[in-house]
Amino acid sequence: MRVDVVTIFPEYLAPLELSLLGKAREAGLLEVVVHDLREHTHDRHRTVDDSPAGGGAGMVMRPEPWGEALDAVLAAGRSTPGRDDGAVPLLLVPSPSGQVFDQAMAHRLVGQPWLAFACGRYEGIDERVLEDAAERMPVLPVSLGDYVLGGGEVAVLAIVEAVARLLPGVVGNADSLVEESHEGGLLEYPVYTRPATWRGREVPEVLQSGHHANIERWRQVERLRRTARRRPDLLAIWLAARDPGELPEEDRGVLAEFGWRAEDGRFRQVNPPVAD
Ligand code: JAH
Repeated sequence: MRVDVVTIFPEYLAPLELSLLGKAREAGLLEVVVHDLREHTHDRHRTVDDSPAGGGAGMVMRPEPWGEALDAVLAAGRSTPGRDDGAVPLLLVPSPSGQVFDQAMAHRLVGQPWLAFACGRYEGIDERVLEDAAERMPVLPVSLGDYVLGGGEVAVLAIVEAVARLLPGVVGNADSLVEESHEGGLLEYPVYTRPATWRGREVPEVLQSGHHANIERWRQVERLRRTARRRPDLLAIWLAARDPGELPEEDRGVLAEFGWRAEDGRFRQVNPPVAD
């Protein structure tokens, strides 16, 4: 997979060369090229921003440097060995107004041979840049959640790490990919390691029992409890896809503690907990 990033802070993307991602790059699974947007300015002050048309707070990124920079990304990527002349990247644009990035999107992105990222700063990028780019390549505005960062760079770090670790051969143990949070629709169970007692706190006895069926039961109950407490939104989605009859009695008991009752073949929350 090739990844191009356009930014006014190339140093911010230095972590893409480290640790987990370093391994993917060394193995030839991932090639990251960072481009400095200011290389595509032509004035003495290398200006990338200007006042918003129509007035208002802050500054907007000028279209001309972006047009040139994205043209250069297309040209550079097409000349990489093994890629045909008509190839285009999927252009991801981190923005608080984008589609929310999640694990399912990470799995879709890992199937792409070429991703490009346009990192905005200030109030964002002149909208015509995205319209113009969309005539040549697919464009996807993407958000990490409902908060505002100083720019798209941190979102790129998060997205590239989430996608790169799904490349075959990056994470050593394939099981650790299947079993993790968000892959099964519930949060993950709590984990422990040695020593069995630490500061007076015991590793739960069932985990020391070696009884694999009991351990699996305990873990499923803990997934349900955690999800009910921390992510009731995810639990509601998970339960909507299930018939109460298919869940063990123990699980239905835990759900009942959080107000979820089985009622004519489906779950309804009758008594949402006030607090805990
Ligand atoms: C802020 C350009 N949802 C995470 C996220 C992504 C991007 C930005 N903010 C938050 C952002 C300013 C300018 C992008």
